[in-house]
Order: sequence, then C-alpha cells, then structure tokens
Amino acid sequence: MRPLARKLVKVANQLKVGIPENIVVGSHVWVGDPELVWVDGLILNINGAEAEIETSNGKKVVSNLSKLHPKDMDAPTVGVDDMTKLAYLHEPGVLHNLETRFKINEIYTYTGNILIAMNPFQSLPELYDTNVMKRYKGAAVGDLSPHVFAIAEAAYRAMITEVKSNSILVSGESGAGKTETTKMLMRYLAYLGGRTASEGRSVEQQVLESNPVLEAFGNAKTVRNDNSSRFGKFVEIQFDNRGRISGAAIRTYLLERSRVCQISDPERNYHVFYLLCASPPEEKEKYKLGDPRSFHYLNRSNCFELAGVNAAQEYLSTKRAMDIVGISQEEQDAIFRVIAAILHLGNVKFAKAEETDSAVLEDEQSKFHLDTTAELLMCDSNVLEAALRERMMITPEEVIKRSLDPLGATVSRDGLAKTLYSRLFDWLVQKINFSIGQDPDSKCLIGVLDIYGFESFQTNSFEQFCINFTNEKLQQHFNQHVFKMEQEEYTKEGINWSYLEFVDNQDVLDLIEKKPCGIIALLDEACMFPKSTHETFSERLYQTFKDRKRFIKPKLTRSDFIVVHYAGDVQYQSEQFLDKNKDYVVPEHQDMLSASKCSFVSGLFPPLSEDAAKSSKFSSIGSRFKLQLQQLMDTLNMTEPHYIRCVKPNSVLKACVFDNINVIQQLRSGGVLEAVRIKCAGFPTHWTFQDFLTRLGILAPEIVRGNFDEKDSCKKILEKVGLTGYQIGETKVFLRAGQMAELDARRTCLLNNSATVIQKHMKTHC
Ligand code: AOV
Ligand code: MG
Repeated sequence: MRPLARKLVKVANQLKVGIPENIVVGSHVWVGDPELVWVDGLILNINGAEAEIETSNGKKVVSNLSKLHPKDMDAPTVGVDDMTKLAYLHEPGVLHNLETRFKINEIYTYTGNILIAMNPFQSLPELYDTNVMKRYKGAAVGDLSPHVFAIAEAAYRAMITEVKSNSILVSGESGAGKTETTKMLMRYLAYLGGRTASEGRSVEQQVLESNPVLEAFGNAKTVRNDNSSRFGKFVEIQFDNRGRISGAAIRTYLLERSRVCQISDPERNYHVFYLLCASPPEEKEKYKLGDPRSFHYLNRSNCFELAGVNAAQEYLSTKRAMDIVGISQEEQDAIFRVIAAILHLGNVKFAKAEETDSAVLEDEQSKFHLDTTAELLMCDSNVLEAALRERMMITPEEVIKRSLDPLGATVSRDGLAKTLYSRLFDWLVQKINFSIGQDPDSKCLIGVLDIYGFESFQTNSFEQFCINFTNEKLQQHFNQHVFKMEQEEYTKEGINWSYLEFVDNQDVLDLIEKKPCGIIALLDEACMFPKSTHETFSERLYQTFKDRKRFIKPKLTRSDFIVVHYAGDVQYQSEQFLDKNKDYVVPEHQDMLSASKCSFVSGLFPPLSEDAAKSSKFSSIGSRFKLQLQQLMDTLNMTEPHYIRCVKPNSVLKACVFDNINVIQQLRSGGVLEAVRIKCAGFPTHWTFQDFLTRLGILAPEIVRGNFDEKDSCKKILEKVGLTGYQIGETKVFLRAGQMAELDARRTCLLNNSATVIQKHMKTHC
C-alpha cells in the first residue's frame, strides 16, 4: 500500500500543473444533438478549440470545446434522488438523471427543495397507499425517497413548528400531472389534519370532494389531456391550533368560457354535459335530453366518450360528491336544468327573414329547443326569443328596437350560453366555500396552487396572454425564492457571497401590467373607445413599445405582437383581445334571467344597481385578473413556499416513453434550469466534508492520512491542487461551477491509469 500511495502522491503533484482543462482526449462528455438534445460520447481528438467525438448513438461529430459538458462516469446507475448531489450540475446531467430514474419508475426527484414530478402515465397505487402515507408522517425531507407526501409533510411540519402559513405551488404544462399531484397533496393533508371518525370527518371530506365537483364542471378533454382543468385553482386549507383542518377556501381563476360553444375535434366540451346525457332515464326525460350527438354544442367534435370512463357512473358519483359538499337536491336539480338549457339553447338556429336581413328561427326544431330552453330556465319563451333576436338602442330621444341578423343572433345566443355557464361555475365555487366554511380563528393555512403552465401554441389569444402573465408572476416569485434559499444556505455556512448574475423578469411584468402604459392598460383603453379595432390597438402597442427588448413587432403582420417571455417568445394574435377582455352581459339577457321564476336562475343574475346599469357597461377581464393575481401573490408572499414542477415525459401520453426534447423544454420553461443556473452562478456544488474526502481524498492521501479534522483536510487538499474561488463553510465545501469536474479529471487520471500511462498521456496531451 505504501509504495502505491507514494506513487499516487507523485502523480497527483504532477497533475497539479499538468492538466489545466478538465476535458481531454479520452474524456467522456455530453455533446449537443438534434434529436436527443444531449448525447454522451468519447473525445477522440482535440484540435485547437475543436474536439472530435464519437457519440454513443454511433455518430462522429466535431464540436467546440466550450460547448461540451463533462459526463460523470461515477454517477450511480440508479441516478441520484437530488440533482444537487450530481457531481456536475449542468443541463445534460439533470436530463440524464431524470431519465435514469424514470426508467426504473422513480418518478420523483429533488432539485434542492424543489420536487420534480414526472407523469408516469400509469397507475402506481403502491406509491400512494395509506401505508406510504404512514411512513412519510413525521419524516424529514431527504430521509425517505422524494415524494409529494414529503413536500406536504414538510409544509405541515413547518406550519406547526413555526406557526406560519405555507404554500405548495404546483406547476407544469398541460397534462403534466398538476391536478393529480394537487389531489395527492390534499389527500395527505387531510390524513394528517383529519379527525377521527367519531368526531365527524366533514370538513376534510368536503375539501376532498370539492375536486370531483369542480372537475365535472371545469375540466374537459383537450388534445393535451383527457381531463384538462380549464381554470386555475388555489385551495387554502385552514388549520386550528391543534393542527387539524378547520376550514377551507377555494379561489378559481379564468374559466375558459369559449369552450361552452366552441370545440373542435378531438376535444370535448365540459364533462358535465356528457354526464347529464348519460343520466338515468327519468332524469333524461325531465331535462329532455338524449344522445349527445344531437346537440350542436357537443357535435362539433366527433369525440363523445372518454377512454376508461363510464359517464353514467360518473354522473352518479358527481351527484354524490355534490351531496357531500352541501349542494341540496333542489339546487342540483336547478344546476342540471341550466346545463340542459344550455344544450337546448345551442340547438336554436337562426335564418334570414324573407324580406329583411333580420334573424328568425330557422325551423320547428329551433322553436322546440327555444321553448325547452325557456321552460328549463323558467323564463318566458317570447322574451327569450326577443332577447336573442333583438337589441334595444337607447338614444337621448327614444328607445329603438333593432333586429339582429342571423349571425348577430347566433353570437347573442352563444354569449348567453357562456354567461350562464360561467355564472353557474362561480356559483358552485361560492357554494362550496360557503358550505365548507371558513375558520375565522385559524392562524395558519396551507395553500395549494394548481395553475395552468406556460402556453405557446400555433395561435395564441387573450387566454394564453393571461396564462403566460400568470407564469411570469410565479416565475418571479420562484426565482426570488430559490435565490433566497441559496443565500440562506450560504449565510448559515458562513460563506462570503455577492450575487451578480441574477437576471429578473421584472421588465416583462412591467411591459404587461405597469400602469398607465402596460399592455393590459392599453387594452382597457382600446376597449373604452367605441371606434377601436384590434388593428388600432396593435398599432398603439407598436408605437409604445418600439424600444422595449421584451416586445417585438413581427414582420408580415399588422396585428400580431410577440412578447419575449422568460420561457420563450410567444406570438399573440390580437384579433379577439378586445372582445375577450370585455365582461359584458347583454341587458336583455340580464333582464330576462333575473325575471326567471326559478330562484336559482334569477339568483345567478341579481338585478344591477342603478349606478352599475348606467355606468360604463365595460368591465375589464384583464384588469380584474391582474388584481386577482396580485391578491394571490400577496397571499403567497405571506407564506413559506414549496415548489413542485410536474413534467410530461412525452406528448403521446404513454407510460415508459421519455422524450428528451419534450422534457428539456419543460425544464427550461418551468424554471428548473433557471434554478440550476442560479445555483451555478454561486457555488453549485455543496459537499459535506466527509463526502468530499471520500471522493477526492485520493488526490492527497498524505493529507488525509492521520488527519481527523475533516475540514482541515478538505482545505489542504484544495490548497494543494491550486483551485481558486471556492469556499469552505461550517460543514460543507462550496465549489464554483466546473471545479468538481476539474478535480474529478485529476482523480480519474489517477484511478484509470497506472502512473506510467498517465505520464505518457501527459507528455502527449498536457
Ligand atoms: P394537469 O392538471 O397538469 O393538466 P393532470 O393532473 O390532469 O394534468 O394529469 C393528466 C393525466 O396524467 C391524468 O389524468 C393521469 O392519467 C395521468 N397522471 C398524472 N399524474 C399521475 C400520477 N402521479 N400517477 C398516475 N397517473 C398520473 V391541465 O389541467 O391540462 O394543465 O390544464
Ligand atoms: Mg389540471
């Protein structure tokens, strides 16, 4: 042993000056690849700044040395459960680790305090059963394998011990698993904070059962997800001073209204429409329903069934959930009457009158559906017809009745359907909140946020704009938090640290929301001028933002605009921005519905106060949303946040398929790599003294031998190898980006080659 140790010392000494770079011929590296994003390979040759690499998928490529990342050949074959344990924290390392774990069904991985959750697209019941919950109860994060339960546990324990509110923010793109994750979190919190059966379990049961109710009314099949939530949700679970659930409040954001009357193959309308069409015969009779294929609002798509879902059963279980959350039988009846009425309303068709352009009912069928709609809504059929076909124009002199043309009447009909549905949805949320009840004495809460992820489609409208605005806000919160956590760790370890490289996205937020000249303010302004069009609005944007680096006027269009979001550029089509920003109920619709003989329906349309009726009819959805978002941020800022990033492994929604391009794009836009970048800008490698010595003690065995002061050994090794810029904390070594790779390169040389081979190698390469 002793001669070998001596030899190693000698070689190590030579290495100190011998290898300035950590990438040499024979190194294993990651190199960019058009299909796999990153592929591993072996360096065959180096010419100046260019390296020739043989990749593991059988290609020979040439790449600039600066574009390569070292591959950790000592990484465990099962991956590591926390990205920060990776010896080299870089993009390919993160991607490879996720893939390695995903292949063995380890779907959860930490990046420091952030949990990355891969959607398994298969049922993994053993991962979530009660025994697993029992194991996580009381365990510290990191003691057991990464899990949603561990995050919920951490939030709950922090709340109890620090008497401080916590929040869990779940994000990710459509279909990534946010809603499933949220439900798991809520189930675990109900398990921790629930009562015994004898005490009555109502509160937490109601909290849990609010999910199926909201899903029936607010979820639909889209191309990205068979059960896509079409609204954002923040559930605030309140706890009493003994840590038991004592109340809850649900806030929802921006339900997608257009889906009620506009769907295209292979998407579907909101689940509840199909469920009601599959209700027992007597109910179908009562609501005059039949095959979903006979309704215009449903048959614009050819998809009527969902794989693996029995609509008739789902209808019954939705009703059961409605019972539990406290919706009475009469209310349920009224709700389903409104749903059926919307379907019948959609079948009312208009044609042109013979002599004029005015709209008239197309045929007897339309008359039947109109009458049925009126009957279900308990309104007067003639008033309904007039409300759809005519408009009152109030001038200072007189009131003029004007007939709409068939297109106008159809727009009016769809507007009514959307208004009815969104008021119904709001009612449900309010009702659930009311019946679960708020605990005014609660000092602590845990908030769970399930909100739409960043969206960038072929065409992007007002909805995408609001969604991406939300994500910018959350991204800022996330960055600040990650940054703060890093800083806290440095402070705790007594590390000197000044942070320079952190780039905020405040400039995008200013562009969108700043008054008086952000996009939202300019949109409101445009909505208030009767003569504005989407083109004048866009022109105004181009003028105002021509020098902003976050705003681009695309070539070849006169009304599109691009926002340079943190997650990428998005080109918005402004055509419908003005319309979609206006929250406006046609007064004729309002009057007709508030006169309904059904108190439930009239309750959805309380008469407007004189002032509201007279004041400008326009209320801005964008501004209201901005306000809601600000309130959400204020709430979140009072809590200790925990982050879960859901990732969709592929876009075919299949188990066991890991698509690199898809994943990396989500890691980039979800801010995971931003968190990695923030870490890298400081000291990305934090290793305990012991771990450091185990791995690198070989670089200086003469120092380690007989030295029981680990900190001192680490310090001496680092001094000996001549690195600069690293720091030594109370319990850990903090290395700069790339330094671990540099140390490893020296160690690898020592381990792989005999001393003589190394010497030969150095003569040729160093
Ligand atoms: P999302 O909430 O993120 O999409 P979901 O939570 O609805 O996504 O998940 C989509 C589908 O993926 C679910 O219906 C399940 O089939 C599957 N899935 C997700 N997580 C798991 C899991 N942990 N175990 C098993 N299957 C899972 V959207 O609401 O569209 O943005 O707006
Ligand atoms: Mg969802």
